[in-house]
Amino acid sequence: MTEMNEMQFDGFRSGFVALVGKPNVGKSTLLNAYVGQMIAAVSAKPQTTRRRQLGILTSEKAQIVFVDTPGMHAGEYKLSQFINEEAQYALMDADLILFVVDASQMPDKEDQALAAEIQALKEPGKLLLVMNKMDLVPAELAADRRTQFQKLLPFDDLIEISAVSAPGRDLLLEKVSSLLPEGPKYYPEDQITETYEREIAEDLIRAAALENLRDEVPYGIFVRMDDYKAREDNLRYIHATILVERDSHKGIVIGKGGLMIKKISTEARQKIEDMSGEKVYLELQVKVEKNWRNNPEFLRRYGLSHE
Ligand SMILES: Nc1nc2c(ncn2[C@@H]2O[C@H](COP(=O)(O)OP(=O)(O)OP(=O)(O)O)[C@@H](O)[C@H]2O)c(=O)[nH]1
Ligand SMILES: [Mg+2]
Repeated sequence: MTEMNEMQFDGFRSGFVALVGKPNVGKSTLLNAYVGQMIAAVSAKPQTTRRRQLGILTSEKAQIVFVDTPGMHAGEYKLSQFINEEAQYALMDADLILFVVDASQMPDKEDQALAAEIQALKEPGKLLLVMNKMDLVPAELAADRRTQFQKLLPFDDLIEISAVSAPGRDLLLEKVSSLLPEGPKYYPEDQITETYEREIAEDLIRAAALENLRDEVPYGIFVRMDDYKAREDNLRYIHATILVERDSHKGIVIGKGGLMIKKISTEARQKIEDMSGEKVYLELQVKVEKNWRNNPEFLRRYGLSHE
């Protein structure tokens, strides 16, 4: 960028900040905390996020466009390929990368592989290692943990935070702002994301299923929104179909006497109401879509393929 161009922004900083890392390290939790709203589904299980999602934070001095990504992981499915590509595209487009790790566990081979991959893409100063979940690390272990994680990225900055508490988040925000280049306001200042409410609702339903189901079942779930419409004042009618990969999974999702689907539905409705600020009437049904995670046509139709 030329000096002339830089001057035109008058000290305003902006840029795209990718949140990348293994599944379940707290990337979406961090995104939600920054925008102050539940725009990205969160669950206690890995692979909650399946697509890139923006969280836009605008102040007088800067516009930070966080890009939440799905946790990168080794997977055999065609869906896994899409998920990993989503993260890689975000990496390539980013002005700054936040490599988020779960500090409550020791770094493992996956962290090492990711660190190498990310480092190869970016020059120093464009990459920050974020040690999240520090609230779960006993004080006497903190120093050693830092040393262990520091080995992943020797030349770069490291910051310790907890996505669920404000002081660390504020510190990280300051750091991020200072590392961004001068630039324009890419989005209107009142916009916090590009994702439609109905897409967020789909993810919230899937997250409720992830929280409640065990083993392989929840990972083979796809939520299809059939109806998402306003009805009367402040009431939204939602009809969605939970697609599962096998006949035997259908019964598990429905549960004995329909108890499981009821539980998923109640939790999802609550989260969608919190997100949308509306009363929600949610109807769920369960259907089998055999082996959809490896079905190129299905994945293309629902935007889960780059091909
Ligand atoms: N104690 C604690 N829990 C956290 C923190 N950050 C996230 N969590 C929890 O960790 C779990 C995973 O959080 P997510 O935000 O869904 O993780 P993610 O990195 O987006 O995961 P994927 O979308 O699967 O890649 C949830 O149960 C969160 O509540 C933290 O700083 N401290
Ligand atoms: Mg996520």
